[in-house]
Amino acid sequence: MSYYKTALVTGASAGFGLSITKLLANNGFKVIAAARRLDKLEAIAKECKNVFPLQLDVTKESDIDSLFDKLPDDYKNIDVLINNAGLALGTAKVQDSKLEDLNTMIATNVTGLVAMTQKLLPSFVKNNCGYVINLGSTAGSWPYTGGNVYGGTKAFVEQFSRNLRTDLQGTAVKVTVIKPGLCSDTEFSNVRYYGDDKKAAAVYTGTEAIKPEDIADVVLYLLNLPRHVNINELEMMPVCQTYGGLSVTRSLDLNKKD
Ligand code: NDP
Ligand code: 8X3
Repeated sequence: MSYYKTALVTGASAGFGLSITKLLANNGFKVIAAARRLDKLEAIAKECKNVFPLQLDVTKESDIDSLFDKLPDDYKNIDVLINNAGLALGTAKVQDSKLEDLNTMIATNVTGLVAMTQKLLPSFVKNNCGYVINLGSTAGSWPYTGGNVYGGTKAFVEQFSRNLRTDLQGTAVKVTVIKPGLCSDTEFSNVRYYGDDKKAAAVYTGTEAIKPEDIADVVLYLLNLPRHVNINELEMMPVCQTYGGLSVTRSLDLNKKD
């Protein structure tokens, strides 16, 4: 049984967050399942004991401000924050992207994650007990065309997680950034391709990608580690994925104009 008791999972209505919520609830945790789509969260709460559905948009300061007002007393003593809510919008080059999409990624993956962390850390530090698990991505370490702002947000998550460890020096509060590569069976690519499900499905054709259950298993593993052990970073890829190397344009014409 984990030392920790009550987890708040952002982005719990789909993908990793949904699997993490179910696995933690089935392993004795109380779980606050947070996301924008309340109907999905209520369905999970119906299926699993010890899940409280919380409608919360991480980009809305007022939702984060009023978080504790909406929780029943027995869910207020949160000691685990899983900062999982996040998204990519498009794979266009930055010069061809919509600024609104780029800003939404930053607002969700960066500003929202920081605001959630800042909201919960004071009680973690006060109680000298807490665990922040952030969802980064291989996209934060390994560049690819079209990854631009999404990869930038995940690089932020990675370095923010490392810096949090230094802010928390002298406390028992833990921080881990999980950096997965290709993961199927989530809504990630459906969202990224604006609801084009065919395009989304093609991302995983002929692959055996990481599944949300694999991520949930890793989260549970982390929460069950001895209190004196902190895994700082955990990068994971499916076996079928590896690094692509650097690219070179041969005979590049530096004077060519479109
Ligand atoms: P999904 O699209 O399946 O799930 C994303 C979740 O985030 C949904 O529950 C969505 O719920 C929620 N969400 C989105 N925006 C907000 C918001 N503003 N406020 C609150 N909740 C929000 O994606 P995944 O499960 O695949 O991804 C989860 C995390 O893992 C993300 O941070 C992603 O970047 C990262 N990741 C994903 C990988 C992949 O290949 N799938 C690989 C590496 C990292 P709702 O719409 O109801 O709000
Ligand atoms: C999601 C993984 O490679 O699609 O974070 O950016 S990738």
